Amino acid sequence: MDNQIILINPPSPFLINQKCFLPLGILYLAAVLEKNNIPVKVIDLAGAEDSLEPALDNYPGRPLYGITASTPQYPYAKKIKDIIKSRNRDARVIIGGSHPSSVPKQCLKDGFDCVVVGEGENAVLDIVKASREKKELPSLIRLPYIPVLDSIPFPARHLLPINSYGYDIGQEGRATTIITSRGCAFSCVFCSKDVWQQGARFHSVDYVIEELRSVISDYGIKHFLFLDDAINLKKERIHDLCLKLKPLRIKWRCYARADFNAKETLLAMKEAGCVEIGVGVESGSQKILDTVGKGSTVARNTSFINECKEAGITANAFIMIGLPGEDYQTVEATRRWMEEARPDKFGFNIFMPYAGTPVYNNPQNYDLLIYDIPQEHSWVKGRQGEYRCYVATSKLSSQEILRLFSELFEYYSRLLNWRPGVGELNRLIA
Ligand code: B12
Ligand code: SF4
Repeated sequence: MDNQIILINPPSPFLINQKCFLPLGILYLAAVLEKNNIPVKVIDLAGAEDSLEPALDNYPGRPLYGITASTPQYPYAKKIKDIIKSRNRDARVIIGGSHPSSVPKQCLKDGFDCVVVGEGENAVLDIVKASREKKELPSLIRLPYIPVLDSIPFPARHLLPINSYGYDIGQEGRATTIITSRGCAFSCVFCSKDVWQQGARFHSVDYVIEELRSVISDYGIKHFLFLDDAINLKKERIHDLCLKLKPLRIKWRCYARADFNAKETLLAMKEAGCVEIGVGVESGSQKILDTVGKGSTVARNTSFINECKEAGITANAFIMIGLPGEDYQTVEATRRWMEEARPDKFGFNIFMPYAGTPVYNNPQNYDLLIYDIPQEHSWVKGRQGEYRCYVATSKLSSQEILRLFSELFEYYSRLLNWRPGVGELNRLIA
């Protein structure tokens, strides 16, 4: 039977490796469609930026297409939509994901037939049903959030060749991704929250264990990246999860908040197979942490790194230069923090504001100037040497931010004796 709908992940040429992770968002949509006996095909166009036309050759003439897009993927999403429409004027092209959720009206202006804001599972079902009944599609859909996350089936991983994806978490064998919650209870002013809004919803621990078991038994994969914004938001839950993870004997990496139930939890995580934690340190300056609403302290960030070391978990500190209010003193504070705390790894980037965030909407309230950002360059972490800066503060021009970034990047690399993109080039880095 023809596929009723084709779901597409556009290329991300700015990433060092485009095929690290399965596009979980559209795989959740596919799972819900399959559960409702609706035929669906998923295409991942990772790496196909120079061959979009031929890449789409195999799939002509479907009535419905759904494209997902983050901001830097959006220019490719538009090109894909144009190709589809040039081949079949009657095809309907829907767009969802982080970028359309922030700027839905712009997507409609750009010629998409329907924009889904926020959670997509119920929306895509409604859209397919409307299309089958030959009803006009609404141009914008924003449905209430699904109250019980466990009612959603596991992502339809079988629709993509999972073995051609992979991420190295420093253990033998590839890792794949899983997400156990949606959203975050905090409100950092640079964080894009238009998909999940404020607050977090959680899968039950039993659901998570069941999903992990199914991935282990279907694909033999035993390494995972938990993609939750912060895995440790609820103390009881993370401890319960760790207890139930132990018998699975998996290795995993995750993101966590530094200011939550640290030491005891870190030890439990280590015992449950956690090898690395990515933590949003952001800056070594308390003034900056307060300005961006991080809700944490520099001292707490330092303790967290130390506690990770004690627990034997690699700490990967994410830091940005060019945040609102940045000046020479705050950059120096970050440099000193790095010297003192010495996390095992770092993700060091220039701040990139995204549409829909408080700082993007009102930069003047935050001592920030934002220049025109070409969408294809709107990434924060990509290929080394290609970084650009599109912000300035009252004390630092964008050129100066770029210069300080490069200087600090070199400094960190020497300090930690680790060069992202060189020593780790053969690893798969997002
Ligand atoms: C894991 C992750 C990554 C991973 C993996 C991405 C992947 N392919 O899975 C890596 C490290 C590669 C990554 C890279 C980047 N990321 Co990222 N990432 C995330 C994170 C933490 C989770 C993504 C996820 O799996 N979510 C779970 C799924 C279920 O949600 P979802 O994809 O949004 O899909 C749901 C809805 O959006 C909707 N939907 C999505 N697509 C569609 C399509 C249709 C047709 C419909 C109807 C509905 C629909 O339905 C889905 C199910 O409900 C999110 C934050 C978050 N919590 O979501 C940030 C996030 C998506 N990333 C962000 C950014 C900025 C980036 C980068 C630009 C960073 C960089 N390197 O410069 C790149 C862009 C990469 C890319 N290809 O788009 C921003 C996006 C902001 C924006 N305006 O686009 C986010 C929102 C973080 C934030 N809060 O600021 N990222
Ligand atoms: S803690 Fe992380 S996910 Fe939560 S609001 Fe801040 S940046 Fe976003």
